[in-house]
Amino acid sequence: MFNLILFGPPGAGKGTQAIKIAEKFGWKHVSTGDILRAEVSQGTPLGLKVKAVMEAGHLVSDELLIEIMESVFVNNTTVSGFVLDGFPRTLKQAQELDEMLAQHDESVSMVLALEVNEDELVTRLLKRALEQGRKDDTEEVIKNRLVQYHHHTAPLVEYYRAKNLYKEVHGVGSIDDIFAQLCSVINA
Ligand code: B4P
Repeated sequence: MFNLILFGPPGAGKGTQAIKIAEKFGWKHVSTGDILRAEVSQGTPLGLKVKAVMEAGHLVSDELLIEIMESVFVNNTTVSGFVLDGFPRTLKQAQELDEMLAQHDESVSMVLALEVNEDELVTRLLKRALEQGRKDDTEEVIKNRLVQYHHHTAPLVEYYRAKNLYKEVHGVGSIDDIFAQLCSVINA
């Protein structure tokens, strides 16, 4: 099974590229952001719990995310691979992911990062705010999401570099060109 983590700051294009990769390679796309937003829009107990946290651009608790991912793995035992989009986002999540995969005799196959400068990230997310009206795409919340990323998520770069799993692709340019580069790294 190929277990790919698509990595990068908010707005790097993870969601955009994860859909294309999953389709091309026949893998299961798992976006924790999409899962959480669906819970919020359906008004489930979990959704009610995380709504304010997400709208403020904070990270949802590790415990909830680990519970969500455990059920994803339990319910998808026959897939040939996963594209994890937005998970893990903390060291604790990364360590728990290693344990969850090990329980199924699996491991992370590759961490593929999209490198995008901060001005471009903010521009993209503000544009998405106009198009989709996501509550966490306001200027103030975007800034907070970037702070959260640098504080909690960026340390994972070293975690995965030390395991020799970390690869980078330049994430500015056309969606198709970036996709082609991602595919060539996966295929190499
Ligand atoms: P996510 O949904 O994962 O949001 P994100 O980081 O902004 O990534 P997204 O996928 O939306 O952006 P993308 O780069 O695709 O998380 C939202 C929230 O959920 C978090 O803040 C947190 O509260 C919570 N959460 C989720 N996972 C969690 C976890 N593991 N632990 C704790 N909390 C968690 O796209 C951005 C925009 O750029 C799009 O509009 C796209 O069209 C555009 N774009 C893409 N590629 C482009 C390109 N090449 N050129 C120009 N524009 C491009």
